[in-house]
Amino acid sequence: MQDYQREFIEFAIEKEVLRFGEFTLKSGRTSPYFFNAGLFNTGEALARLGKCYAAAIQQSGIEYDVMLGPAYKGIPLAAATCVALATEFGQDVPYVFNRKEAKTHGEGGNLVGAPLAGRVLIIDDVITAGTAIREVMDIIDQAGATPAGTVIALNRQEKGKGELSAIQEVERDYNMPVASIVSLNDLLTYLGEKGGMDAQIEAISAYRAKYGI
Ligand code: OMP
Repeated sequence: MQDYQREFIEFAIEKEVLRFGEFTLKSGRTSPYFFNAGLFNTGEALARLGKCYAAAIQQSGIEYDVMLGPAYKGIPLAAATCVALATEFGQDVPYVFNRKEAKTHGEGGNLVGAPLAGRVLIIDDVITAGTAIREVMDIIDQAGATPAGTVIALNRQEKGKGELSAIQEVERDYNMPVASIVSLNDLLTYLGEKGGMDAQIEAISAYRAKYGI
């Protein structure tokens, strides 16, 4: 694990973005942990988060022309990450986001920001079963652009529809890599190193035996 990954997990726990307990997921699965990216809700938190996404993108080596932050949660993520790419890595990356409802006046349409064209890097929070990310692919398809890759904060390493992980299915179906700041493996390594987290590790391991890959 790299320093930025360890710091990211520490920071997520400190901000209660990452919590342990019992949570019902979008997929209907009952999970012993939940990652709520919406709780990175201050300027400093967003700045740190943007730097972690920027580091993960650098690390992934994905080549792209524009970043897409899908509404709603992806919008601040794309903005914060583009700022970090500019300030930390000297890269001036264009970004675009969608509206959930098309605007009929003014500039109209349902895309805001740079043109959605060429190779698109999607930025999102979490992939569990892969439902949310598939909806985003339609936006890219309708614009006539091509998916270049996706970067998320946490890869929960769970099953998709079949025996592959949800992320492997997305990678296969859309022919693009999915990178993450951290994965469940990283989280378990961190909890093991930290100590005193045996109950959480046990609950996550049991969940993994059922839904993990
Ligand atoms: P899938 O559509 O099943 O891949 O679930 C991904 C979505 O679930 C994310 O975009 C989140 O809205 C939400 N989610 C989290 O935010 N954090 C989690 O730890 C788990 C989920 C989830 O419901 O699976």
